[in-house]
Amino acid sequence: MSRPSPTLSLMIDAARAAGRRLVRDFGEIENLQVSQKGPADFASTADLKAEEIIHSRLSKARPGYGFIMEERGLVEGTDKSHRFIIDPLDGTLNFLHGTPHFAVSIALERDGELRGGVVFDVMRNELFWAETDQGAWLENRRLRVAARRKLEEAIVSTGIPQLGTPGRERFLAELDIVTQCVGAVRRFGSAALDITWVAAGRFDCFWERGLKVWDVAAGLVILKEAGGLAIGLNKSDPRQGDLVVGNRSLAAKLVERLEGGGPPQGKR
Ligand code: 2AM
Ligand code: CA
Repeated sequence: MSRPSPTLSLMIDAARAAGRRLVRDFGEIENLQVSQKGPADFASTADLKAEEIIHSRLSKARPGYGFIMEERGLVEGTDKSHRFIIDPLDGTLNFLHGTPHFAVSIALERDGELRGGVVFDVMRNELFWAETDQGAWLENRRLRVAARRKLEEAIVSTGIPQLGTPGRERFLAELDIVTQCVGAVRRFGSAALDITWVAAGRFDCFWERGLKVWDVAAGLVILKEAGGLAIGLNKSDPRQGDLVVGNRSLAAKLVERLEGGGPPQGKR
């Protein structure tokens, strides 16, 4: 079994600390659902609190490192080569509605390369982590992407643009393509967990557009170390947020379908 490096151990501890706070706050959500004010403000406070816990731990232990955070944005460090990329609560809408499917996501970038990732599924208490060349792990179990090679047997996860965000028509066109060639489609609401679950072999592929670097960074390290592949759509960098992930064979096939506009002639 591989052991996390000192920096990765710090990231794991920070994710667990933020998770403890989120569990407490999640317990309050049900009461808030019926209150006048509603849970929206509460969720954004929970989000900010969790981010503060992570930022304060990591900046104390690694002074000088830079940060990109969902809530607070970019914090430049004096150390220009290291940067943490943080989403304190991925799956905010689930959290807000009392659905126990959300995660803390923390990645480490060195000289522009993603080197470490922690995704903590708070309510299932599943901690996924990976470091470059050290493999991907769920606690102490090694992760491996699924070996399936046929799109028609694949379970493919995705994200649907929310009301008020662009991309609905394109999403529907892509869903039309995908539902003609894969076994089944899922939509669970946390991109960080979607990517991590591909790494764990629970989903065969995932595709989504319009994500941000903090949604995907940690998951991408875990995916890569589990033998998976992330491909940016239209030749983009997958960190930019329009991406397909899967095992090497399925990711490439799905990109081909999405970019080629549909199944080949004569096939369903
Ligand atoms: P969040 O929960 O941190 O907001 C759901 O499809 C995924 O998309 C979640 O990971 C969610 O992250 C993210 N998401 C929701 N709204 C988004 C937006 N406007 N831009 C980018 N990502 C978004
Ligand atoms: Ca997010």
